[in-house]
Amino acid sequence: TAALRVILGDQLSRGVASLADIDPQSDVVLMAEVLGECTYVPHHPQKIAMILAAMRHFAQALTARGIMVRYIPLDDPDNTGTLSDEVARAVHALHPTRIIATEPGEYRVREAMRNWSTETGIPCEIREDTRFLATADEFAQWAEDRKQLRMEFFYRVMRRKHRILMEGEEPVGGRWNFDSENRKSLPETIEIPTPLRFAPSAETTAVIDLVAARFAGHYGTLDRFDYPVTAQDAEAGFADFLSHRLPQFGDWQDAMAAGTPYMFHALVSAPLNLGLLDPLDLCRRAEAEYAAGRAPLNAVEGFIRQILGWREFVRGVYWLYMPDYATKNALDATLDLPEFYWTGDTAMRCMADTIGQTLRHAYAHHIQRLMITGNFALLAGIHPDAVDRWYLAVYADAYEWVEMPNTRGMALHADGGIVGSKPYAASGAYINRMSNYCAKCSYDVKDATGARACPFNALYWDFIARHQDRFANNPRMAMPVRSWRGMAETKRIALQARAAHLRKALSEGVKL
Ligand code: FAD
Ligand code: DLZ
Ligand code: SF4
Repeated sequence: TAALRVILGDQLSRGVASLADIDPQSDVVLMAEVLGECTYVPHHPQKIAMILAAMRHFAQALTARGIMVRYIPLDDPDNTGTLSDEVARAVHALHPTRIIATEPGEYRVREAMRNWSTETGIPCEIREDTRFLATADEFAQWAEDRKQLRMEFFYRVMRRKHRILMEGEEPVGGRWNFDSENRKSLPETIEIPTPLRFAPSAETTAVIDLVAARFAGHYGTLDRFDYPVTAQDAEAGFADFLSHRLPQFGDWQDAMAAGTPYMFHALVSAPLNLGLLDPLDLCRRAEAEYAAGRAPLNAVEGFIRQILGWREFVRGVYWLYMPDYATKNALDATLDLPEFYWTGDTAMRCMADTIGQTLRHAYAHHIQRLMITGNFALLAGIHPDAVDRWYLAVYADAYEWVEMPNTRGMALHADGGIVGSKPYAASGAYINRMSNYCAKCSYDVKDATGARACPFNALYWDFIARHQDRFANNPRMAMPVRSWRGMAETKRIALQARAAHLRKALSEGVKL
């Protein structure tokens, strides 16, 4: 063997850097299903099944192209259980002259990869991951002389660089951002299309059985697995979004409804992060829907901003600030993660619905992740390590490069304001405005201090009270701080008493 070309579970792209210039006569691709990657957090069984099934289909496609693949299944008796040991074992067996790999998506794996050369005694070339629209260096340069990093400005650089929704040097429609038109709350009756989902192939069913047997202790159900695990299915899923949901994506982007996990969202994050879809292609095709008059600008711009803007921005932040980022806890949050995050067993209807669908589908849309489970963790003061671990485990699309800046940064403000200039803290009123959760909740969203008062209310004011000095000078937080300070003392005492009661219940594991 000349070169051993390593492909990780989320590098399943035909054009991945480690496959460029492959010589099918002499090179071998290594892919390994390893216990270590399945258990470094207790991943949702559907996430594990999706990754392993996608790996197997990808390996088959390579073999069909005449490429030699050393594929190590999870239940191979000689499987060592870690990526590094599988690389060493392959080097020992095949005697390649060098290793070629692509930068991984997690710092932890990158550190391990950097040792592969010394561990095996042959050179290991680690190539840049070209599947992103900005390189880490490009982001670092952009960030260099800025006091504050703001997604919006990076997004404009990306729009210009890739010439997406541009008329010469100007944004199409005369504005860069139509977010203000994407905050409608949901009317009583609206038809939400059923998204195209995918029945497991025989190959995938075998993986599901394997995962059911090996990871029974992980939270989350496996009985309705419906993720795309090939580029072809992922493509069909995206085409379904373009024709049936994209036109309304903008209007209802921030809306939530009980029992309606997908709304008008694209459901592309899981296959996209695996490498089955290409981000620039998704942006161009959404743009073409606008050009053809099939989707309005607020929808198309909104969708493109998520991928060309947010996705690249959070990746840039991750690599710029790691490894420090993983220890940030700017608001000194200390509480353990309540057990109901793993079971959904809570009377808070918004939380039970979001967590319940997460266990059923390994999916929740952005506003649920940010304003329900994220917001609760922020207000209650749950330790960012525990919250990170939960998000990394339960979502099918979660890898640290994208999960951590969203969780620790955007949702918890634990990075002190790198990702977002203000915390996304909100009381029950916001949830009531953006969803239909509250009407049938056993808590009263209009009450803040009584025994049945919505927990978000007192926890919100207590959060403002605890952090008022930090936020008083933040122009976007000054208003709630002023409201708190101007409140009658009896009311403030009652709110803090209710919050203390809730926090005590949380720390003692009492059901809320
Ligand atoms: P859509 O709403 O249809 O958006 C289209 C695409 O835009 C997504 O597929 C995704 O690729 C991209 N996108 C949208 N928002 C973001 C964002 N904030 N950061 C990065 N990409 C974005 N996304 C992940 O891919 N993996 C994660 O582990 C993850 N963890 C998150 C944790 C928290 C606390 C929050 C608030 C958000 C997180 N997100 C994560 C971002 C976002 O919630 C998901 O990308 C989205 O819900 C995926 O569903 P969709 O494909 O239907 O998205
Ligand atoms: C997440 C994951 C899982 C569950 N299993 C594997 C695996 O068996 N083999 C593998 O190569 N990759 C797996 N992955 C994805 C890796 O964890 C991922 O490549 C790193 O976290 C870097 O993003
Ligand atoms: Fe959630 Fe409070 Fe509304 Fe209940 S009342 S659904 S806990 S916001």
